[in-house]
Amino acid sequence: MVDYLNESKVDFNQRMEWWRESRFGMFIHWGVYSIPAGIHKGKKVKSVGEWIQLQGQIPIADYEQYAKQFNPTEFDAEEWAKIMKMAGMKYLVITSKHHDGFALWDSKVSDYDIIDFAPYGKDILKSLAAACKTQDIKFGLYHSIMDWHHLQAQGISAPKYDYQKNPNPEFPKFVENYLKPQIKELVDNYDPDILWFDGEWIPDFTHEMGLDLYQFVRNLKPNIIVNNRVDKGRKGMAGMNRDDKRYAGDFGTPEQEILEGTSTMDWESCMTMNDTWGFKSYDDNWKSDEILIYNLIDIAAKGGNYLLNVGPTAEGLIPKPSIERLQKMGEWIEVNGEAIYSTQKLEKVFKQGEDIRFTKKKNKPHYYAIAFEKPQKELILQHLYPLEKSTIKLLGHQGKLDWTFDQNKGLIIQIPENISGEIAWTFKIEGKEI
Ligand code: FHN
Repeated sequence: MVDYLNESKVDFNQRMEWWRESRFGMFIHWGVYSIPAGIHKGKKVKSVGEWIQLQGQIPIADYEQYAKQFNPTEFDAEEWAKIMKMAGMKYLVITSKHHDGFALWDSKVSDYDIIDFAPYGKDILKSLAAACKTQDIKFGLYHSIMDWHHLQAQGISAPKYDYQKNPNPEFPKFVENYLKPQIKELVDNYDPDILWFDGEWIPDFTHEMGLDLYQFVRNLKPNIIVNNRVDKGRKGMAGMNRDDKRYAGDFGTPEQEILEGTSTMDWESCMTMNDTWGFKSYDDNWKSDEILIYNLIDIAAKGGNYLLNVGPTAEGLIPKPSIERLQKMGEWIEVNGEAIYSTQKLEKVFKQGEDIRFTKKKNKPHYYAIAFEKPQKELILQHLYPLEKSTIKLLGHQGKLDWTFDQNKGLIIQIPENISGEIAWTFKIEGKEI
């Protein structure tokens, strides 16, 4: 068996190439929890939507009643893929199975899935994988290691699902006879580009199991990309690896946060648009499109990816406020996308003050300075030195901009009057870093 845990840097870089270039992906948390949508027995349950089974202490048999109603007749895989495309997203990661254990595909090792247990009767992953292929969007699957439904896993302590105090001696059997066979089905049937594990923090799941699971997945599909939650390396919610030993996984997963600076490890910030991952009917705390675009730029400048979540409704619709924001992001990317895709962080700095971020095109002397404030008259950049006769442009604006270089002040770019654009203005400079 190939030792994927000791892959060469060259092979690793090659495998990660498309992912690094993509920068922006859609996360989808969708499942049975979209039916209660944050309310159980008439009461609002205090938690993110997808944790309602645990936080509401719902017995398995009662939660199964929700599963029996899962019938998302409005679901349209092609429409979802078009929304991703419109937003400028290059890949998708969808919950094949969240902590509640319900599978969105036709699993042969379980009946607790969309075909055998719910009235809908159509394989959601199958249609989404096909729609993503049509739109040239890479396809990723989120999969929870923790499982509140399976009695050899955390289902044993239902309805408290107390995975901390109640380890399950049967868990190794669950890993071998259920978790791994389900993963094999997913890889064999849907050919995912990414496997995105979660729920790895339960004491039942060990570092050794993590190393083995990573090897298992890479063996099934050698060029697949796997997040660090396949193992026990995650340093709290911060999501980057602890450095006490070597952990399996190809990238770090900061959750609901952006790294303060850059990292030598690949990373992806996963974030919600409101305060929940799975749909909650009463969560209206939406982030503005300015913030979402700011996050995308800030993350790109620091060398990371942005995995932005939507939580579709029980009917199968992506909430309208999410679509509106994605549209705004797509409009901004349409003009400025070249400063985001296939770019790298700079070697020395990622920002100038609080209002300017930098990125650089891979293998080209093309630098981008992205300003969050609309520049007036002139923009002074201290970290870039233009090539002789360098062309400097404002993306979305016709023609070249005048500039001079001053040894003390730096690169001074003249800003024409009445420049268009909103939220952030991107300057493209042929030059080098100083
Ligand atoms: O418990 C989950 C949560 O529901 C959600 O799926 C997020 C997404 O990264 N991950 C877990 C917590 O780390």
